[in-house]
Amino acid sequence: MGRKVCVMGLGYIGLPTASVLASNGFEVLGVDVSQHIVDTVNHGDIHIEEPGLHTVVQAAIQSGNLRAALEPEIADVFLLAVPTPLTREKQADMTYVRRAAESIVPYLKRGNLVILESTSPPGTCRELLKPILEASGLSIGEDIYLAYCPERVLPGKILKELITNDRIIGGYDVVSAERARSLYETFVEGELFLTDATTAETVKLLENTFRDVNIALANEAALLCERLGVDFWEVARFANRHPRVNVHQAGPGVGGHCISVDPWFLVEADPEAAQLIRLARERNDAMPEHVAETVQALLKDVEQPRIAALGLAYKGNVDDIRESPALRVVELLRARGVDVAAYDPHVQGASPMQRDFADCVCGADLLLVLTDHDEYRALNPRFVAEQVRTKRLYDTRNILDRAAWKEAGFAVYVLGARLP
Ligand code: SAJ
Repeated sequence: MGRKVCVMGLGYIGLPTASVLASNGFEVLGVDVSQHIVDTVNHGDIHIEEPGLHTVVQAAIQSGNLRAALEPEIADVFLLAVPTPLTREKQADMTYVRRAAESIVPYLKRGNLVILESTSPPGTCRELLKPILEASGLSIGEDIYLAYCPERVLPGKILKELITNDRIIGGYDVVSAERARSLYETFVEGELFLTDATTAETVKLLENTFRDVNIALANEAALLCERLGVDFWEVARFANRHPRVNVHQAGPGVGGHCISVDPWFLVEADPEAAQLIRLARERNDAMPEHVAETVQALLKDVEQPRIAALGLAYKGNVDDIRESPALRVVELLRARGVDVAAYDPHVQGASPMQRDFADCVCGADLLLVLTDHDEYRALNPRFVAEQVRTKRLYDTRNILDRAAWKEAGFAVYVLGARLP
């Protein structure tokens, strides 16, 4: 296999993958539809926040092994890492995958390997990609090779997990899988497992569904505990002392581009069979509403309350607001006429509610923790107590030290624990 790789899509997966391949000696062309992203990367800069990424991209650009462009070129391997969002009807929107595949067709030549990494419905390689790629006149399995190799990296730890995670390699046929293995084994330290493409597509969906269903169970248990008058966090902590129990964290909901989306692809594949999966999705999607209602209940004695929302990103220490439950809570409250100011040190100017910290908490009647950023854990309750109007705290992530905040005069409420 030759050493030139064309990575289609320079987002959260494509850019780290392109730069890791480049730092392993491949000649990499990163392709994106956005001129801004192409320019940013060519300057050795990045358009997303991810620990360590800037350094790797900068080094890859300086070495000359990585370039970015709007159009693909002839290469040995084409790696598709474009988004697969959800339509309004909760179905996989394959527009970007289709477009990326179509755009490489004119550049395909004998011996090429095409890899899809984007999370996709079962059957995508066989039913969607095969006919598009074979429009080149080249036949898959004979002239060119096709594999589905799902990315499994955790935002916030992408560069480490790209190298250390095991990978599932689903070939259109055995030769395709072997070809893909020879690419991944150059930089992956985890184990590589070979299977067929449709199995690999399903594996990826099951992984994220497993997490979604478990989070839904935690969220349901938290609601139950609120009604029972016990503390979910204590219940979960003790339950997790059982050798085979791993209760997940309850919270304001599930966001991000993956876990809140992917289970729907299984529901779409077989709505009748995927009952629990759908229910879990609905349970998690209902959490922002529960948080908004609780906030209003906590403030019913305050006239024209002002809320300081801590967090807009979908989870701690990332800048991503896609499908963010924190953003949803803020929007729900604002739609009801509640005055909400938000502070998120990771999200730059992404929202009109965004303020700096002092501005956000000044005169607030409720401090509402929505995202588990480290910066919030480090807050000094005594300092914050001097800024707010009413010393009230609602922590939907259970990240703040309850005793310290109580000591500073705050009435402390935690999602999953007894509420007034
Ligand atoms: N969350 C909870 N409770 C928990 C864990 C997470 O409420 O116990 C929330 C988070 O706050 C966030 C959402 O769920 O809003 C998802 O966060 P996450 O950290 O679980 O996952 P993602 O979406 O950042 O990344 C997931 C990972 N998948 C799994 O862990 C099975 C990652 O490995 C995948 O590569 C990624 O999806 C993807 O791209 O598919």
